[in-house]
Amino acid sequence: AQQKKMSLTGRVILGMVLGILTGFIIRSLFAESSFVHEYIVNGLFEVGGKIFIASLKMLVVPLVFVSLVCGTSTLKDISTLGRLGGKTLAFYLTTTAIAITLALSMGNLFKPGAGADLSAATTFAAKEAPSLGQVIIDMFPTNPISSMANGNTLQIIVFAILFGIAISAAGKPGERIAAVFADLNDVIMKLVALLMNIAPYGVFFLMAKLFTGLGLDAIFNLLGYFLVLSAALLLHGLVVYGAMFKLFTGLSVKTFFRKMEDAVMFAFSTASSNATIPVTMETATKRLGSNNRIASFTIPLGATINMDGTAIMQGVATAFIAQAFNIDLTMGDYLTVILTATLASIGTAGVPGVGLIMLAMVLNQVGLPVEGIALIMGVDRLLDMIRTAVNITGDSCVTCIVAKSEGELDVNRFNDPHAGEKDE
Ligand code: DAS
Repeated sequence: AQQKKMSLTGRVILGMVLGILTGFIIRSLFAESSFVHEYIVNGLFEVGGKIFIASLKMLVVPLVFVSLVCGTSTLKDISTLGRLGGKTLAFYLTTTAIAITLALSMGNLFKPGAGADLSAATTFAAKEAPSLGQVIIDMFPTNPISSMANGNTLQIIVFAILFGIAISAAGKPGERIAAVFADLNDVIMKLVALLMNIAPYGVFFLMAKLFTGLGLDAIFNLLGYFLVLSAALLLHGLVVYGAMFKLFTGLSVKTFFRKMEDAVMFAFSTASSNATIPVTMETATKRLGSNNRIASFTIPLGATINMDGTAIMQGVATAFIAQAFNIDLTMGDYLTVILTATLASIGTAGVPGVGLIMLAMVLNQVGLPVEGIALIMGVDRLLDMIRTAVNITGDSCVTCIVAKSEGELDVNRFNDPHAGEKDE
C-alpha cells in the first residue's frame, strides 16, 4: 500500500519543533563555539531561512496580480465588485475596531505597565501617521510596473481590479486575455504547491536561528505585557473570529481552525502576512472552498489593511507604556489611538516588525514617549509571530464570510477533510 505520506502540516510542525530544540541546544551547549555560530547559525540557518522567505515573497506580486485580474474579469458586473468591496471593508474595519477596544480594555484592566523598569528606554524615531486622504491617494499607482517592482500591494490591487474590469468589458479580446490569466493562475498556484515542499526545512532554519538568539529572560521581565498581549490575541483569534464565523456562515468553527493550520504556521514562522499570502490563498480556496473570485480580492487586501493582531499589540502596548511612564490617557486619547492604529494599518504592508513602526506613529499621535517602545522590543519578535497568525486568520475568516454571503463558498469542499491536501 502507498506509504501514508506525512501531511505538510505534520512536516512543518516537525520542522518547527526540531528548529526550536536545536536553537535551545546551541544556546546552552555551544554558546562559546564560534565555529557553530559562524558557520551554522549565521551561515546555514540564516541563509536557509532567508531563502525560504524569499521564495514565498517571490510569488506574492505575480500571484496577487494574476489571481485578482482573473477573479475580477469573471465578475458578472461592476455592482458585484462594489458590493464585495463594501462588505469586505466593513468586516475588516469592524474587526479591527473590536480588536483595539478589546486590547485597550485588557491593558487597562490588568495594568501590565504599572511599575515597569524604565532603564531600557532609549530614543526611537517616530514617523507622522498618514492622513486618510494621503492613504487613499497612495492607493492609485502612477506606474503599475514600479508598484509591482516595489511590491506595493495596495497599488497592485487597484490596478489589477481596473485591468480586470476592462477585460470583462472588452468582448472577444477580453475573453482571450481572461483565458490566459485563468491558466496563469493555475500555474502559479501549482508553483505555490511545489514550494510548500521546502517549507519544513525553511521553518526549521527560521526557528533554529531565532531560538539560538532569543533570550527568554527578556520575557520574564516583561511577563505582564507578554501574557496580557498573548491572552488578548488568543481571545480575539479564537473567540471573536470563532463567533463571527459561526454567526455569519453557520459552518463548523472547528473545521475552519483545523484547515487554517498550515497558513497559521507559515504566518507564525515568517512573521509576515505578505509572505504568507500564497499559503493563505491556497487555504482559502482549495481547503476552505472560497471561490478564487472572492479570495483573490479579500486575501491580498486583508494582508495589507486588515491587521487585527497588530492593532491589539498597539492597544496593549499603548496602555503599558502610559502606565510605565505614569501618564493617564483620556477617553479622547484612546479614540485617537483607535483611529491612528486603524489608519496606520491600512497604509502598511504585512512584513515583520511593521507593527513596531506603526506603534511609534500611534504613541506620537497621543503624545506618549516613543522611546517607550524600547521597553517592549525584547519580546516583540515572538509576539510579532503570534499577531501575524491572528492577522491572516482574520483575513481568511472574513473571506469565508463574504464568500458564503455571495453564494461563492463550496460547502462540500469546506466539509471535505482532505480537500486541497493532495496535489490536485
Ligand atoms: N508582521 C506583521 C504582519 O506581517 C504584523 C506586525 O508586525 O505586527 O502582519
